[in-house]
Amino acid sequence: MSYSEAAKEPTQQEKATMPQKILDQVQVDKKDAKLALANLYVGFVALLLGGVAGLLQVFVRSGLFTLPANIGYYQILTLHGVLMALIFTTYFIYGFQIAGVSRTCGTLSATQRGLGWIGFYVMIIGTIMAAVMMLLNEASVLYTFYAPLQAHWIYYTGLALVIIGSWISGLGQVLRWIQWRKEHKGQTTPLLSFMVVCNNLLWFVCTLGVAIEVLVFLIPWSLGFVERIDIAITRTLFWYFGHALVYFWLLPAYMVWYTVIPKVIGGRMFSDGLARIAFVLFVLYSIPVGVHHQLMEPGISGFWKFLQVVLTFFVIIPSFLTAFSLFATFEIRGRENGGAGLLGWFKKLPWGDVRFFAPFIGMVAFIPGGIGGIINASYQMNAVIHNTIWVTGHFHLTVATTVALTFFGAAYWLIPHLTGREMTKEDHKLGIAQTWIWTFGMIIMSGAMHIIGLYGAPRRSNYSEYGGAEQAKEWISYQIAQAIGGTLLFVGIILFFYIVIKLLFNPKGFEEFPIAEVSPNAQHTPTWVENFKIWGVVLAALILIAYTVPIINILQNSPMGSTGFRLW
Ligand code: HAS
Repeated sequence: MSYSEAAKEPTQQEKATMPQKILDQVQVDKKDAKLALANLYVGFVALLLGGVAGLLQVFVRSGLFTLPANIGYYQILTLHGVLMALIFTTYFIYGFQIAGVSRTCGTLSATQRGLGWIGFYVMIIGTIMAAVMMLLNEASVLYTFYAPLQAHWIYYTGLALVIIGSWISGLGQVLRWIQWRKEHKGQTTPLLSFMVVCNNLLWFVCTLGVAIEVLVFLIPWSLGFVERIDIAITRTLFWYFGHALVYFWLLPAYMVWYTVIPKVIGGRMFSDGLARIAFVLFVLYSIPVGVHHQLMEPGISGFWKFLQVVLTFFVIIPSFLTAFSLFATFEIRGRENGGAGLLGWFKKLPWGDVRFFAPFIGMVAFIPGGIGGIINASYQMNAVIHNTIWVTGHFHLTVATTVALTFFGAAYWLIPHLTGREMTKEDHKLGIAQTWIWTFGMIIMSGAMHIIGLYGAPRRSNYSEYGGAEQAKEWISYQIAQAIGGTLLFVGIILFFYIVIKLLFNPKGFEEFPIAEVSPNAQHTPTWVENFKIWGVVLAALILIAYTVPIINILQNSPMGSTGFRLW
C-alpha cells in the first residue's frame, strides 16, 4: 500500500476486513494529526526552555555559578518545575492521546476536533499568562505553589486556564471513544482508546481538587479579597491532585509499553484484560493516596495517614501487573526468535531499534524508581527522606527517566507518522545515542541526589543557604556530580531537539503507528472491565472514605490559618 493510499482513512467496514499488515499502515487523519502535532510542538518548546532552567539551577546549587541580572534561584526552579512537570508532560500527553484515539477509534468528528482546538488555545493562553509571571519573578512559588508563598493572581489564573483547557480537549477524546462504543455495540473498545479514557477520567477527577484550591482559595487571596488562607486545606487539595498527577504522566508511558512495544518487537500483547484491569486499578487508587505527601505535616491524624499509606500500597499493584506482563511479552518474543536458556531470550530483543530501546531503558529505570517510591510511602521511613533531595532523585528517575524516555522513544515514530515522513536508520542511531546520554546523565545526577538525600541534604535549597556549613563542604562533591549529570541531560535535550527537527525534514513516506495484536492464548476480556459506572461509584466511595474525615478535621481545627502554619 502506498503512502497516499494509506493516507485515506478506510471505513469501519473496510477496516474490519483488512489484514493486520495493511491495517497497521492506517494513517492518523491529517486534520487530527495537525491537532496532535500542535500539542506536541508546544510540549517540545517547554522541554527546551525547562531544560535551560534546569541546567542553570543545577549549577547554582553546586555553588559554581551565580545567576546574573538579579535572576532568583526560586524563579528558575519554578520555571523548570512548571515547564517540565506541568507543561511539557500535559501537551505531550494530549498530542499522543489525540493521535492514539484517532488511530484506534477512527477520525475525530468536527465537534470532537473542535473541542481539541478550543482546549488547546485555552491552555496556550493560560501557559503564556503563567510563563510571563514566572519570568517577571512574580510567581516564584515552585510547581506545587504551596501557600503561604504567594504568586500574582495572573499566574494562578493561567494555571486554572491550563486545567480548564485540558478538560475541554480531553472531552473531545472521550467523546470519540463513546461514539465508537455506540457504533460497535457489545464489542470491546480498542485498548489504547480505553486507556486514554481511563487517563482522562483520572485527570478530570483529580484536577477538581487543584481547581478548587486555585479558584476558591488562592485567587481570592492573591487579589487581596481575603486576608488569610488555610494552609492545611490548600496543601491537602493540592495533593489530592498531586499524586494522581504523577499517574497522569505515567499512564501514557504504560499505553506505549502495553500497546506499542509488543508490536515494535514483533510480538503480541500478553493480555488485553490484564492491561485494562491495571488501568482501572490506577483510576481507583491514584487519587485517595495524596496524603502520603503529607505524612510529616500536622493537621491530619495518624489513622488517616495510615489508611492512605495502605491505599498507596494498593496503587503499587498495577505496576507489578505491568512488570509481569512486559517480562512475559519480552520472554515470549525472545524465545520465538530462538533465544534459549534462562536468559537467552533477552539477547534476541531488537536492541538497535530506538522505538524499543528508549522505552526499555525507561522501564529499567522504573525498577529503582518504584523501589524508591515504596520507601517514600513507608510511613516512618518517609521521615528519613521527606524534604531531602532524595525526593528530587526519586522523581528524576520516575517522571524524568521512565516517562521522559518513553515519550522520547514514542516521539521518534509519532512525528514522522503524523507528518507523513519516514524514520531513517540514522534516526535510530541518534535516538540510541540520546538515550545513552540521558541514562548516564541521570545515573550521575539522580544517584548523587539519592545519596546526599540520605545524609539529609535539603531539596529546594540554594547552595548559598547552607554554603557556610561544614556539611555543605562535605556534600560539595555530590553537588558537582549533580552539575555534571545535569549538563549531560542538557546535552540530551539538545540532541533530542535536533532529532525532532531532523525528523520534520526527513524524506516523505510512511512511518507506522504500531499497535500490537493480542496473543491468541490470552483469555477473553470480560465486559465488566469497561463498565465505568461501577468504577465511578467505587472511585467516589474510596475518595469519600479517604478524605471526608481528614477534611472535616482540618476545617474544624484549623480555621483559616490557626494551625501553627499561621501566616503572621
Ligand atoms: Fe513518587 C514523591 C511514592 C511512583 C513522581 N513522586 C514524588 C514526587 C514526584 C513523584 C514528582 O509515598 C515529588 C512531589 C513533590 O514535589 O513533593 N511514587 C510513590 C510510589 C510510587 C511512586 C509508592 N512517583 C511515582 C511515579 C512518578 C512519581 C510513577 C512520576 C511519574 N512519591 C511517593 C511518595 C512521595 C513521592 C510517598 C512523597 C515523598 C515526600 O515525602 O515528599 C509507585 O507508583 C511506584 C510503583 C512502581 C513499581 C515499579 C514497577 C516496575 C516496572 C518496570 C518493569 C521493568 C521491565 C523491564 C519489565 C513497583 C513496571 C525489564 C527489565 C529487565 C532488567 C529485563
